[in-house]
This record gives sequence, C-alpha cells and structure tokens, in this order.
Amino acid sequence: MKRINQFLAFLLTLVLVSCGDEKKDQETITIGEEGTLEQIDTSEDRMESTSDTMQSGQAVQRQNGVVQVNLTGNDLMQYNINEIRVKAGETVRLTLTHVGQLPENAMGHNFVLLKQGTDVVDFAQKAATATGNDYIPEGTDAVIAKTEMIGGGEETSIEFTAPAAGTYEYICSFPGHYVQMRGKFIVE
Ligand SMILES: [Cu+2]
Repeated sequence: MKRINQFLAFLLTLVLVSCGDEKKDQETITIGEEGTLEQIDTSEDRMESTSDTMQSGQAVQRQNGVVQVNLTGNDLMQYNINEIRVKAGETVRLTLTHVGQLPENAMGHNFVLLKQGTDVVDFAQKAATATGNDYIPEGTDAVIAKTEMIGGGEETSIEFTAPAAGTYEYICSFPGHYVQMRGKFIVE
C-alpha cells in the first residue's frame, strides 16, 4: 500500500511538472507570436506610407487639357490623398478605385465634392441616414460633383468642370467615414 501511494505521488509530481512546463512553453510561444505580429504591423505601416507618398505624386496628371485625378479608398477607411489641386475651369476626370476587398454595404466609398460654406458634419450626418439614396441627402444643393458608392475591387469615374478658385472639401459620405475620408479640393 505504501509503495502504491509513493508511486501515485510520483505520478502526480510528473503531471504537475509537465503541466508547469507546458504553461511555460505556451507563454514563450505567445510572446514570440506577439513579437512577430508587431514586426509585421510595423513593416506594413512603412509600406503603406511609402506607397501613399508615391501615389500622391501620381494622383493628379494632366493630359490633353484634362486633369486626371486617381483617388483610391481602402478597407481601412482611407483615401490615398487628402489634397487635390486643380485650376479653375479645368475639366477634371476623377477615377475612384476601391483597392480593398470589403463589400459596399460594409466599407462603401464615394467622392462627394461640397460647395463652399457647407457644414461638413451636418451634411455627413444627414447623408448617413440616406440609405436608399447612395448616402446623399435627398434634395441637397450642397453637392458640386459626386461618384457612385462602390465596394472592394470596384472603380468608377466622373467628369466635371473645376469650380471657381477657392478651397472646397470632399468626403466619403458612407456613415462615419467622413471623419477620416475627408480632404481639401483646392482650385487655383
Ligand atoms: Cu468610405
């Protein structure tokens, strides 16, 4: 009987020791994974900012009297550029490309150029309730130009004449997006 007890105690010790080891192993693995994830995040951030800079340089191009603006929106609720410069009276061709993968109902993007003096927050809040109208407030007179709402992988283009010289604001009118997806449209 005594020997059996000793044996059981020995077994119990083995189990405890091995549990302890497992815990240690798991902790080590977790720390390693976190470290790896952080490293990946950092490098992605760096890549993004690099490509942003590159895109900004190429985002506005002039060809045969037409200004081509290449605007993109991603799954992180970001435009590639938050400032567009054109000249008064120029024909602007704006192409919006959704470079993300999320569908329109989750991460829809558009481009809405607003008249000067528009209360952007007020407009965006009204737009957020205009579900059946592509998130554009019904009967609004505050819009100079706008694209349709698109989802991941889609692209849409519009053409309009640059308004009088001045600084205008553009937003994505999908609910909540204007906080980040907002830029200055500067007409010189
Ligand atoms: Cu958006």
